[in-house]
Amino acid sequence: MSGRAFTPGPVVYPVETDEGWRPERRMMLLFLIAGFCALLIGASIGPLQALNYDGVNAYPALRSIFHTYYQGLTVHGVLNGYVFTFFVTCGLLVYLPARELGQRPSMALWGACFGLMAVGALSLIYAMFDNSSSVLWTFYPPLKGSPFFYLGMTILTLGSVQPLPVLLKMRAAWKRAHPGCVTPLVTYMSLVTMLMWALAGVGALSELILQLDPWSLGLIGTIDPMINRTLFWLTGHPIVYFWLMPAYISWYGLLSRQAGGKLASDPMARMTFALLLIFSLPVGSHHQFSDPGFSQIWRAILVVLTMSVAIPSIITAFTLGLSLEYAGRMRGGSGLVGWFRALPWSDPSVAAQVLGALTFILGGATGIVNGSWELDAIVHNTTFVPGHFHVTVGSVTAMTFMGLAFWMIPHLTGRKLISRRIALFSVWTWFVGMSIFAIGMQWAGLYGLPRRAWVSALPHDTYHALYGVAATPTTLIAVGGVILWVATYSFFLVFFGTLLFGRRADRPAVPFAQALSGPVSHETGVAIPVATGHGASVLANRLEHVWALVGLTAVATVAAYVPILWPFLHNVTHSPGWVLW
Ligand code: HAS
Ligand code: CU
Repeated sequence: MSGRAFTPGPVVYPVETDEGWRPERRMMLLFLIAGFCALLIGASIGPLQALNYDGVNAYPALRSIFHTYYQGLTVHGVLNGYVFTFFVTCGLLVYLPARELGQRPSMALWGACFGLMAVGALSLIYAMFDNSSSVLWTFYPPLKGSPFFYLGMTILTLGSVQPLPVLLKMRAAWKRAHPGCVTPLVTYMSLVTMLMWALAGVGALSELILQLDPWSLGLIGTIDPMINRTLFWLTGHPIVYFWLMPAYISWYGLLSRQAGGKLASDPMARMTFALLLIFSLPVGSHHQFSDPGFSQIWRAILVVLTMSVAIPSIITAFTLGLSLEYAGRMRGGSGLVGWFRALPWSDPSVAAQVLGALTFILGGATGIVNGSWELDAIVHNTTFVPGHFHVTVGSVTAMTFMGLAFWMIPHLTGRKLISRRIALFSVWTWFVGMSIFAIGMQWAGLYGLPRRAWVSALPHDTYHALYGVAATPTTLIAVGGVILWVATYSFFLVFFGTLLFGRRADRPAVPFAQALSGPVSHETGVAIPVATGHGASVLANRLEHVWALVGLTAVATVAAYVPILWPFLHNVTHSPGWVLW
């Protein structure tokens, strides 16, 4: 350690000087509030599930709201996994590019996106709360929910792809004004994310429109569970990247600037997104390693493909790590860990994102366990899997979105956070609670504790005879859940408190990062970026051909899915619907 003093305090963001973005700011705020309201309900239910695993059955006391554990779990998964993430993402992936490019988005299309998603979400909420549709977030048939559930899901999903035409239009206008230039980074990453999601949506949308919607309306009598599961996972795997990529957009596009440094490599960020586009789609059936009916060879190929989809995240770990190290050293940190301590930890937006990234080391490692066929046979359908996804979507995505809210609410409303301390407290408790919870879930999974099981409803002796052996991890699960309750409500205290009572202050500008290596990025803190075709790296120029990437992805997906779907299509089963709740 050199003993040099750290630069204290958070990095000061430049002040927003362009006051001409009022309609866009209001629309973005609407998306943010809708998304976080869903999280408020969804996250409030989570600890009930944590207590369930420790043998505490809170559901009889809540009978006026939830009839079963499965109803609560469905609300939790759907609101957190679909409604929260879709609203925040569909706001963000239009607003940030619009500000980066200095282009007005089509408010009609963006508004239609919000309207469709709101109708879809309300329909889902109705279907879940009237206890007609406890089909969990995967809505696997032959479990049969009400038409409001499936139609709501269809409309929500259709709404969530609407940012794509908005982005394409803005990018085309920018390209006309800047011939020969590569697309500025945040816009590039947003566009690739939406292209990935539009392709991925084909699976669930065809499942919903061709099968589940008409089936729930009584237009067709029976359903094939295997075909539907396969179509679900064609979307259900890439959706995890639709949760991850917006967080990566913030990490690559903003975080290094917020941390006081620069992005280590702009072309590596582009490469990450291109690889996530290509690899995300073909691997969906790694969720079906334990399903019957498709060949061993394909399972082995899926293992290899799944390991490939981890590569862009490993690139991200190094690029982000280097960017943060650069920021820490710029702030006076030195030595092996000094740079890490020198990061602006007093900025809740930075703390949330860096802590989210740290938990992803565990989330990524457990993903690789799941992706290894033999190991997945041990952990599949145990609490290990929800343990894995709470240190991915429950931390990386949720914490990055919380971090975004901490600078975005002041930016959008011109109100200062009511309390930086409570904001910091909420992200640290979320980090600690989620880590304890996830470690407990993964550990208990190794004892065979089943996921999605109302174990607390078992007679006391039976519960202890079966799961007493996992007493330590199930206690961790419950403790983590209770800490997460504290984290949730302290976060929402700051969120709603700032919206309603925050003091008026200057708006911070969007903290766009600048790349270390020259002109291929946007200018720090200025809405209109500088990107040149001449200075751009060969890689950035090559990756500009997004339609070629889309073509490659489509071919790879067809090649992966034809051999898996073929046997199912030739052995169709006709199952009636089941209502088990
Ligand atoms: Fe997964 C199941 C495989 C990533 C979400 N996953 C799930 C389910 C969900 C989910 C929701 O192959 C359950 C679905 C259900 O209900 O059944 N997953 C993977 C693999 C990855 C992966 C290989 N998953 C995610 C992400 C998710 C997510 C991301 C949400 C956002 N997953 C599976 C498989 C299953 C599965 C199987 C099925 C299991 C079964 O049996 O049902 C990879 O993408 C992971 C790669 C990630 C890394 C980590 C990189 C680390 C980074 C942080 C660096 C930190 C820094 C901070 C720089 C290799 C980027 C500073 C650090 C310092 C040290 C200073
Ligand atoms: Cu997956």
